[in-house]
Parts: sequence; C-alpha cells; structure tokens
Amino acid sequence: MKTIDTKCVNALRVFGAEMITNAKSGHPGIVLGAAPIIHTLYTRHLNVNSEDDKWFNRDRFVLSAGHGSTLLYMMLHLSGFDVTLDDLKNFRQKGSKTPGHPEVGHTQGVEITTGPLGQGFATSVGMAIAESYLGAKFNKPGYDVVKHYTYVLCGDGDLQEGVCVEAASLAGHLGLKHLIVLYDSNDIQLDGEVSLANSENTKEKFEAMGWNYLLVEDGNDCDKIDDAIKEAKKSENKPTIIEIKTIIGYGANNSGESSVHGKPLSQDEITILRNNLGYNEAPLTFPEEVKEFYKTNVIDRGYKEDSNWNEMLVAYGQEYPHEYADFLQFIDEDFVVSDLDNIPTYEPGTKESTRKVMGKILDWLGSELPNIIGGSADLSSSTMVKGADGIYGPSNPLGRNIKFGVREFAMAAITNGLTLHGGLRGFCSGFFVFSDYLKPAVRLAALMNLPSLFFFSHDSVCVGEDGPTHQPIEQLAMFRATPNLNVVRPADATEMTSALLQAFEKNTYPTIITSSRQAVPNLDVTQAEGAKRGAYVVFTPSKVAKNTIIACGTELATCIEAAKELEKQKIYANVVSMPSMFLFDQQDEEYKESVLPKNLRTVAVEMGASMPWYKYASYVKGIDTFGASMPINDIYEAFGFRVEDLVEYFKTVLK
Ligand SMILES: Cc1ncc(C[n+]2csc(CCOP(=O)(O)OP(=O)(O)O)c2C)c(N)n1
Ligand SMILES: [Mg+2]
Repeated sequence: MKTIDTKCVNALRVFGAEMITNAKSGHPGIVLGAAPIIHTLYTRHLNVNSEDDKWFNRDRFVLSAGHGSTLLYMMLHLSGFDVTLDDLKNFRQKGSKTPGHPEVGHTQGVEITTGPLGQGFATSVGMAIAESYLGAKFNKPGYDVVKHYTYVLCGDGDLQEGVCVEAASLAGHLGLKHLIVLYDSNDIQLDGEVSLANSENTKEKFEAMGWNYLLVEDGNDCDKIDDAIKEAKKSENKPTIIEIKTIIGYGANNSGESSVHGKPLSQDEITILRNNLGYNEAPLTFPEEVKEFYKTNVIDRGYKEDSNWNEMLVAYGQEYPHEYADFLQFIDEDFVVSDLDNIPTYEPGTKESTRKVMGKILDWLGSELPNIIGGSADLSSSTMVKGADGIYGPSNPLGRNIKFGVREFAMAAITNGLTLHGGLRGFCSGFFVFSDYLKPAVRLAALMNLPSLFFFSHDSVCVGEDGPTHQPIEQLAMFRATPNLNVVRPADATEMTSALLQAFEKNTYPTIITSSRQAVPNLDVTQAEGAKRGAYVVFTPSKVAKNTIIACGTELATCIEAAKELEKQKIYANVVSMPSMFLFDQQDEEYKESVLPKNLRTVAVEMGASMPWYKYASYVKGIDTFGASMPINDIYEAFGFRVEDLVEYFKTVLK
C-alpha cells in the first residue's frame, strides 16, 4: 500500500472525527473503521463526474450504513461535488448541505437517502436491475452505453435487517452481476458485540443465496480491498459481497468498542487519535497532496470516463440512430400518454371490481409506456398488477414483469431503486393490508420526492372470508398521514383510469392507488378531471343542500343511493367523491369552498379508520375495530354499510 493511501486514509479519519466532534453529534466508529474502504472505492473504481453529476452511466454508490454520512460528505468534497469545506464544518447544522444522514436531492452527488438500515442495500438491488435491463435494451457490440456498477457500503446492522435478506435473495436469483456490496465487518454494533445477536456464517448465507463471497482480512489494506473489488467486477452471473474485516473506531482510544459507534470524540480523544495515527496536519483541513490525489484519481479519472462515454455515444448515435433516439427518450423519461383513443373504457351501469380495472389499464399502459417496469409480491393474479414483456430474469433481461416473490418490503425498496436509477419508472403491488410490510419504503419514496408507484387491491373489510388478518382498517390513515404521498382510493373505472394516468406523470411524490376486491358499479357521475383535483361534487339534490356527504372508493355508489333516499325524506345532501385528500388539499380556497361549503353539515363515510376524515367532516361513519371473517354480503350488514344502514345513520347526524 502506498504512503499516499495511508496519508489520505488518515486525513479522512482525523477530518471525519473532527467534523463529528465539531458538530457535537455523529458516528465516528464507522468513519475511523471504514475510511480505507471508501477511499479505495472512490480513488480506484467509482466512476463519477462532479461536472456532470447526472451522467447516466456513472457508477451508483449507496451508503446503506447511512450513519457513516461523514465519509460520504468528505468523498463528495474531495471529488469536486458541491460540498465545500464550510459545508463539512456545518455538518448536521440547521440548513446545511450535510444533514445527519445523506439525503438525495439535498446534497449533490448523494444517490439515495439512507439511514434506515437495510433499505439502502435493498434499494441498490433495484438500481442494479435497472442497469441490467437498460444494458440489455440498448447495448450493442462495442457500445456499452449502459454498463456500470452499483456499489453498496453496508454494516452489520444492515445485514441483520430482514429487508436485506429479502433483497439479497432476489438479487442472487436474478444474477445481478454488477452489484457489489462492501461489507464493513467490524463485529460491533451500537449496543455491543454483533455476536450477542448473530452467529450465522456470512459466507455460507450469501453463497446459499447465489452470491459470490470474498473476504478481505485486513480492512486497512487498500490494495487487498482493491484486489477484491477487481475480482468482484469479473463476476459473470452473480452479485458479490466482499466482507472486509475492520476495527470500529480505528485509532481512537476506545477502538474496537461499541462506545465509539455514535459518540463524538472529546478534544483529548482527538489528540490521542492524532498521536496514534501519527497525524499532525491542521484541524479541519485536507493536506494538499490528499486533495491532489483525489483530483487525479477521482475528478480527472471520472471526467475522462464520462468524456469517453460521450464520444462512444456519438458513434453509437451514428451507427444506431433509432436506438440512440430511444435511449435519449429513456434518459429524459420523456414518455407521455397522449392518445387515449384505445384506452379500455367501461360503460356506466356495468359492474367491475376496481382491481380488474387497475390491471387492465395498467396492461394497456405497459404497451404505451416502454419505461415502466414492476410486478407483484406473488399476487399478480389477485391484484391484477404485472409488468409487460414477460418475466424479468437472466433468460429474459428485457422482461418488465418482476416476480418479487412474497418479499413486500424489498419489493417496495427495489421499486424505489428502479426509479432512482433513472430511465425507468418502478411500480409494485400487493394486498393493501400487507402494505404494513413495506411502509418504510413508501415513507422513503415520499421523503426522496420519488414518483414510485404502489398499487394495492383488497382495500377494505369487503375482503370478506379471509377475515381480520386480511382486512385493512388503519392503513389508509397511516398513509394519508405521511407527508408528500398521494393516496388515491378511486370509486370506479373512470376514477381508476384517471388515477393511473396521473400517477405516471412526472411527479415529485409517490402515489398509492387502492382498489377493491368486489365489483362496484361504474357510475355516470364520476369524472376524470374532478378526480384529478382530489374531490368533486357528484350529486346535488333537487333542493338547496344543507349537508355534504363525502365518500370514496366502493362507498361512493352506496352514498349516492343513500342521498337519493334521504332526498325523498326531505334531507338534502350533496355527495362529494374524494379519492385523494392529498390532491384536494392542494386546490385553491375557492375550489375547496365550492366542493365543501363551510356552512353545510358534513359527514364522511369510509370502510376504514375514521380518523383521517375529521379534517373535513364533523361526523364520520367509519370502522374503528378490526374486521371479521364472513361472506361479503354479511359484511355490509355487520358493519352497517348497506344503503338502509347509511340512511338511518345520516338521519341521526344531518339536518
Ligand atoms: C432500521 C434502523 N434501526 C436502527 C437504527 C439505529 N442504528 C443506527 S446505526 C446502528 C448500529 C448498526 O450497527 P453496524 O451496522 O454494525 O454499524 P457500526 O456500529 O459498525 O458502525 C443502529 C442500531 C437505524 N438507523 N435504522
Ligand atoms: Mg458493525
């Protein structure tokens, strides 16, 4: 190992520890332990170009161990990204570019928001699928227009998470050869030794899942790390995990102990660290030779790689003009559904479950939008959601139907990865009640402003016989409470079609669409434009309304029936369809007042937790207990959602 590598690694260790001490907050353990790993990756392998940070064929780097953000910020600074010395000194401070954990879109060069352990790893599998798919689609002999690696740095905690195992199992099955995981294996985690909670054999575990496993016994040896990465790059048909044995907090007085994981070093401890490493440069600066080394080995190398790629792309464009034009369209995600002439339609008066509509429209969209890719968690025959062009895998790398297996959380994280990579839009699907299993990935999509799409069926107690384990109650409330997330519960085919078309637009938020298991009438009063605004009036009585009934999903048709019955009994109520609270809340005050006049008495109806509706209504007919197993026809009666039950209820609260 060259002296310059030692110099760089020690500079990173001391600067990183000082950044954390300066911030009075952060995680010195991983910074001191894993500095040689990230240094080797950036200076010898990672192809990125700070002058063209969105360069399509750049390598993707995922810091799954998001608590090591200090390492990433130092890399970005030294690699020429928009992270200044002052930004590093402002680590974790108000308004800084260097928040506690990496946030995509907030800091240039950060590929993904990480911090929730395990999810970075799982999301990287989606990036690797995207790379493999796009490579298969566009590469030609001599022209690897999409061929890059997805690198992950993870720790013990990441690998303990179930989502990692789900994702790793699928990645092995799919043979994602350009996925390379660098495992910072220090045998220590926050609370103590890893052996207190784990005794499995990492090598056997990953090999059993179809991975290559490599071991670097001395995590301070950059050359050995380099050799292992070179070896991993040769993989023909498997992802690779490189277990790198490191010492947490290397150089600190409490190295090798869990106490160094997340507690800043004191000034005295910094002095000890500096002495142990024989490092005496000024605090919070990088030596010139370190900066020079990064300039040559990351900035200049990345610039050259990017330029070479651009040159190649020009030649590709000359030889393959059609593919080239297509490729640019993929990069720009420049796909819109403009011609709706052939979209499947449903006549008013017919009946269909909204899940069947969802499946049919999505199949149609699959042929209209070549960049959409996704599938279900072993439920495509129930949710009706699947991707086009056959099942994706080594024998059909151009399949756009991903068989996720019963791995909901990894499915959603992978969906985020597909979208984050660029060039593709990911979607996935399952039973709505099991959205609990993947909620953390929906949350991260919302936090990342990522337009991932989550399509659920079986959206209420009307699931019926499968009973309370399968009947969602609180899930709508949970998701509606999540910031920057569009939750849509369409009432019929018209609203479902509108929701799906809107979901595939260029949004800065993810969308959840829920659908019914049971058939519902396709109404003549629902409208695409109204649905797009989140809520709109679908029924007005013959005399001036004193009341508003708000409903959505399968309850809308029943509420319209009930309002007509009320009218006969001289209670006059408008009915408002509100498929999306998120979209309605974005409308101007005038529109909102026109839909929900404040002087009217308002009641909301939904076969789910009542909580979200109190934002709009004084009275709510909801379900605040778990469901129960019984045939669907009994469900309506048992929970009081037949037309006659609703009429009786409305008479007690409306005027
Ligand atoms: C899902 C999740 N659970 C818990 C945490 C809190 N946490 C952050 S780091 C950490 C310990 C992880 O251990 P390891 O990956 O070995 O990191 P090291 O101590 O080696 O830096 C924990 C529990 C988290 N960030 N995400
Ligand atoms: Mg550890």
